[in-house]
Amino acid sequence: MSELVTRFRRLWAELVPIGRRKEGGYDRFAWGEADAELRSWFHSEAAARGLAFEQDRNGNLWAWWGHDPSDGPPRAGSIAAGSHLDSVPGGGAYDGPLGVVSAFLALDELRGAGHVPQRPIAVVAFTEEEGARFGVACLGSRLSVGELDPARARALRDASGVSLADAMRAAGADPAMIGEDGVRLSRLAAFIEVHVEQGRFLEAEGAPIGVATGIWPHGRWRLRFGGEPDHAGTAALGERRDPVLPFAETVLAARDAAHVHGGLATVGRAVLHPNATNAVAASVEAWLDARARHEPVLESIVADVVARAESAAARHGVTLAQFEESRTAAVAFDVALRRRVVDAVGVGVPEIETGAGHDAGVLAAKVPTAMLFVRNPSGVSHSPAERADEVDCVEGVRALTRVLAVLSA
Ligand code: HGY
Ligand code: MN
Ligand code: MN
Repeated sequence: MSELVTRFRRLWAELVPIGRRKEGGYDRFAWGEADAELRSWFHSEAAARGLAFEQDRNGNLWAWWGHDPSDGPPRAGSIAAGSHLDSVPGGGAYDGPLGVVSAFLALDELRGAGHVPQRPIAVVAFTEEEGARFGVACLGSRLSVGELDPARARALRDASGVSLADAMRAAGADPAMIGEDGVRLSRLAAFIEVHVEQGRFLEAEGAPIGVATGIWPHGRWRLRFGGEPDHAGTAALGERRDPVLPFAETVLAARDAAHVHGGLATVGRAVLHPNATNAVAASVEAWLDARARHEPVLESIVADVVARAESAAARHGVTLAQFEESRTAAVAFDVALRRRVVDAVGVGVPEIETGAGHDAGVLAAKVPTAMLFVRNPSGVSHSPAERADEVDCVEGVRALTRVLAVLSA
């Protein structure tokens, strides 16, 4: 068995138990318990390779080859490769961690081949990419590019009311520091993210690796339906102000709007208050995730859903408040970098778009970025069933190695 496969298996085996539910699936949320284990895993992998470890102002992790963070920011022309380590609730093992493991192993491959990089290279893990705890996707990279107001970020609260600021403090990080990291990003010539494909295009193509062309515009909106709590056994139907009814209509409206306009819309998360079997609910908080290849289609989907929600709420005497939690404009990855990546990976490699958001998409606002997708046989993601074959994961490492060799020459 190749040395690379052995190393892949070791790193993977170390990650498998961290944040894993006994029935399978992962709960790895920013600044929580599993996150602390993941941070120390990252730190020890960096130390084992003699890479200089750094946790930046936003909690993103960096492991540098050829740069000492105690000297200040990296020099211009530095390269970074990585992804994220957090998951959606009950998420899969590959979404995120595959990109971080691949980056560590690509550096091993470069060193093993005697490569001497002419510019610093870093392995990076961005924090809270899924937004599963604090609600904003790509929190770490959005803060670094300056897209998210630090004060708003500090005040974000998780389901139990813990603020990002308090969660960071409890984990030994200083929330006062969060914010734009312009100098660091200005020194990056490229960021490359390896990621399990979240779809079946590569499976259909019979290809182990793909290169990303772009990311669909997408966003997430919070809808709050406010009604009147009452007794399920005595409140007359005609006198109820039941927030669950317009909520239910809105869920179906999302599916209709996506179908009619040709995009995607999902309501996969809702919280009923007080969530009691024998009470008419007081309120419902629900989250809409909408995505479409083109901005106007996304706008139409969201507008339709909100209009249906508002009319349903009015019909039921229920209030509706809506809030855009995060929004990502269409991303077209840097064309020149994509060309270099395709040449390094191997001409003929499939080039594919995606509806999934990524840190590489957020960073693209400030840094040339590119993504390599690794085949996912079922295409399923954000699920315990998410997987990639080891042989394809290793192919992803080899492809990343070739890309980093070219970029750091
Ligand atoms: O939601 C997404 O597209 C990504 O997995 N954060
Ligand atoms: Mn994800
Ligand atoms: Mn991801």
